[in-house]
Amino acid sequence: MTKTLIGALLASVAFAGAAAAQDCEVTFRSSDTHPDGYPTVEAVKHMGELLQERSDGRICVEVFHSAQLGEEKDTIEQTQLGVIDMNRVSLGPFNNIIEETKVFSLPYIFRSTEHMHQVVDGEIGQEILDEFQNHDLVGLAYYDSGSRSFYNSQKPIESIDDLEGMKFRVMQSDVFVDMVDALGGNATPMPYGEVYSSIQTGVIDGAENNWPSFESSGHYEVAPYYTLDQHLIVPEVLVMSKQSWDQLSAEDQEMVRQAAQDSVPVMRELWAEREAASEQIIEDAGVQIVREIDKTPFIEAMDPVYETHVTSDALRELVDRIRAVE
Ligand code: GTR
Repeated sequence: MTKTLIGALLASVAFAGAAAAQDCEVTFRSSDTHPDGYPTVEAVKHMGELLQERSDGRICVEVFHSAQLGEEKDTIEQTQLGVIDMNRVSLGPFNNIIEETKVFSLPYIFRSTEHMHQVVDGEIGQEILDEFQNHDLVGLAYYDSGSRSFYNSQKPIESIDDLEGMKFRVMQSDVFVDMVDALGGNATPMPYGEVYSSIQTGVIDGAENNWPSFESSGHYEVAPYYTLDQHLIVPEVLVMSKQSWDQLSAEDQEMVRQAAQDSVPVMRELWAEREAASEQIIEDAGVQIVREIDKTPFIEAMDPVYETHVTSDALRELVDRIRAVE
């Protein structure tokens, strides 16, 4: 490239940046661990477009994808402190901070994605979102995350017995540590970004996740055995820092909430497409997939996890209400 061309390109990028900054009175920085194009990243971008349009260009969102702002546990702290304005994360890393979020992270609590949708779209979902207010955050919306299953570098898992003694990475939540322990494995809580190299070097045998994350992270390259035991359906959540929220007028707060809610159906569509595409990529790569597995022993093994974590009447009531949702 000639110097003039590079100069022209740089000038146009600078111009676009200046124009965007000029138009927006406020630009919320939003964090996501996933790469550009991932359904959660695209959904928050969509929310930002809605917001920009509805506020006549006053309020904008800039999504920092690929963990540019850090790993989830750290970005959650930064969001509570107001350093980061918005964050799209799994509900799992909130378990040790906001007790009520544990109920959505219990293994096999949801019977299906449809059941999860009914619950998060209803009053229980709203009640849990409201809890974020007590922790310097505002819960805006739930996104989909399919179901999580085990993958590893060693062997196909055909039954619960095959998990005995295997080392699995889990998200940083005690619920998931106890879940893997109850299944006979050894759990290592660790940030998402360290999983690939930890499997590669044998620090752990594997991890657990949904199709799109298993694919986009490249974990399938080092862990070519995937078993669809579907032990977790943990929704994702989009939150805002209470500090950023408090800077908005009541009308603008409502606009933000509505734009987040309106991004949900778009996200669900993107999610369904990406799940199918990721499954295809993983299949084509030759990953050995165990689709049929008896889940009954897995479900039965979870009793101690419920005993350890569903410890108050309030949590027990929530679990009963979730189960009662048709
Ligand atoms: C993904 C989820 C991420 C992150 C990741 C993990 O499914 O979308 O937010 O929590 O799992 O396992 O850390």
